[in-house]
Amino acid sequence: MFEQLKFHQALSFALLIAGLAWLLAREVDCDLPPIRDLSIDSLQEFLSNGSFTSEDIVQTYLARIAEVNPTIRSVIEINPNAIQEARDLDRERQRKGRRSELHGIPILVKDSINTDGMNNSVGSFCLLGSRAKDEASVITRLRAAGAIILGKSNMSQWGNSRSSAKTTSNGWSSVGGQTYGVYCHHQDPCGSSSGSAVSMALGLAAGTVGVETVGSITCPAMRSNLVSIKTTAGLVARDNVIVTKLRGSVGPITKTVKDAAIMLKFMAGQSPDDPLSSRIPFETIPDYAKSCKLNGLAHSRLGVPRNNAENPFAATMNLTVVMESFNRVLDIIKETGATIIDNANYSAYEQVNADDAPQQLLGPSEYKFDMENYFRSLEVNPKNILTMKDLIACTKSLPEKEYPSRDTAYWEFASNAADFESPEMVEAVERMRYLGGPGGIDGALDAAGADALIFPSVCSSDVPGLVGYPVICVPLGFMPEGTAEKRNPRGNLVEEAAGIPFGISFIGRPYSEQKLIELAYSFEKLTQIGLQRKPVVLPSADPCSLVRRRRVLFQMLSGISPWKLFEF
Ligand SMILES: *[C@@H]1O[C@H](CO)[C@@H](O)[C@H](O)[C@H]1NC(C)=O
Ligand SMILES: *[C@@H]1O[C@H](CO)[C@@H](O)[C@H](O)[C@H]1NC(C)=O
Ligand SMILES: *[C@@H]1O[C@H](CO)[C@@H](O)[C@H](O)[C@H]1NC(C)=O
Ligand SMILES: *[C@@H]1O[C@H](CO)[C@@H](O)[C@H](O)[C@H]1NC(C)=O
Ligand SMILES: CC(=O)N[C@H]1CO[C@H](CO)[C@@H](O)[C@@H]1O
Repeated sequence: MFEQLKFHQALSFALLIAGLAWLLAREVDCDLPPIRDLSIDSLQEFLSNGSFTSEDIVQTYLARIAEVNPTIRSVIEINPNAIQEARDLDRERQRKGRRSELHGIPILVKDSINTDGMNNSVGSFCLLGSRAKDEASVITRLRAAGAIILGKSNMSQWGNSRSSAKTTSNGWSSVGGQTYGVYCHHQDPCGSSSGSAVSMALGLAAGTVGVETVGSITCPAMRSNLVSIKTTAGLVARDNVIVTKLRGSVGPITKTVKDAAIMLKFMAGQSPDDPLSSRIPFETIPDYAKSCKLNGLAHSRLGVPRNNAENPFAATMNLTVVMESFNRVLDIIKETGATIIDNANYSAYEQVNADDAPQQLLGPSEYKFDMENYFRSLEVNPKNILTMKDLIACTKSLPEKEYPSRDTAYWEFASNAADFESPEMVEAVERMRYLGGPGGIDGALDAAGADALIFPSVCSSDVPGLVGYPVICVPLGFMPEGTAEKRNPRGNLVEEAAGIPFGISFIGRPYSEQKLIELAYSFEKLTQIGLQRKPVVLPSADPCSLVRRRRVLFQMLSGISPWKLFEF
């Protein structure tokens, strides 16, 4: 009897509380904008005025990842310490103020960048559980600025280097599964920084980091309606990053040019473990966000290397449509007072696509050299992968690697490549420098007296990719209604369909990122093309859900609430 009564009392009390909370939740409005729409600057404003905490936004991003990742698979691993790091940074902000524009800002990084406390697998079970001696210095710099590394993003495994074009698919890795783009169903996300770009499009972090040699940042950024900076090779040190050291680079993928510029300021810098980074010409790294000026295009001179359209890769999109959008924005750019120098062509471009092009010879040799160096540098290497041959054997032995449905064609080729330091390869490097430099970007810029070159991103990664020159991608347009659906060669992804975004590239000389940011920022503000469309899937978790819950609790505890019950 007594027990019964207690139970009824408890039940009534619980119902009363629940009713109260429900009534109050309706009263407490939350005027915070959707987190996906917030720039890094505005996140900082909300963090500073206490509208939410870094812990709140980490929780929000984790909830968003949990909603979409089972189907989209853009995230491969979560930092188990992310919430604790956010709490520590929140406390520090209260006590001492913020460290930088990135204080308490959650960022996802590609799974080819070593990050303490997480795996660096490039999406492969052959490297899962391995550990480098140090984390990448770019990650250490981001953390020192107060950024929270939320997790690792999925990628085309091994930077899309393993298989032949027919058996591979952009964004697939054996550890992370198939990443899908989100501007149509089953969209090809492009690669290999697929997960970084798609995560950014979905609002799963405030900024993301990718890695590129030829197109691996620019292409996925473009196909997710985003901005990216493929930096000058070595401006962001590449130590403990799995990438080619001759011409590979690390850079941000973000919603806006300003966000990318803010991230770059803290990512750029030297490391003794990346010799190329010692060539950075600045005493102190520029504050790239200061280049975000509205009149950047006026008085600028922009060259258009029209013959870059002869790039075979351009066939992945309907170039007629892309060029129409491009020609339209040329007129808009001219109206700002900018000078367009048309046909600022690459003088040696036909050699870039020739059968005996130097990068075809050098690529496999360079790949083998960089990979085997990386394997040897690992402190923990559970599958004991030391050579390309070990890697091929490991891949063939694990069913998750889907061999032979996905082959190892490129690796077989690379494992037999000539020595990277042989005279033949030294000569190939010289030819590449010519094709990218005097016969390419430098030559075109000199002849036109231009500040930068502009061209649709779908064509324009090849020449900068020869020499590690910088490229900024900004949204340019979307495939129109009625576009016929086209699949990738493997047949599992939609490569072309209505709504799929494409971009424009701003290309310059080494270390010209400040100028490129100025131009790209003005272009973005002038055209605002990125705002025209949203992904076809979006997660729903937002800081409001957390903030509402907290305000309800606060009001109840502070005793205002009982009166509200009788007021309506
Ligand atoms: C906090 O800052 C944001 C962004 O500037 C602003 O919209 C919001 O009203 C501010 N909230 C408070 C409580 O001051
Ligand atoms: C790293 O991979 C191992 C499997 O090798 C797994 O047990 C571990 O949880 C992973 N680390 C994180 C942070 O997910
Ligand atoms: C530049 O390339 C375009 C496209 O290939 C071609 O039509 C044009 O004649 C070229 N112009 C010059 C000056 O070489
Ligand atoms: C490309 O788009 C144009 C204009 O919409 C269209 O006329 C043409 O048929 C398309 N080409 C292909 C190969 O789909
Ligand atoms: C963090 C996360 O969601 N990881 C998932 C990545 O994808 C693989 C394969 O689908 C899952 O097993 C992981 O849980």
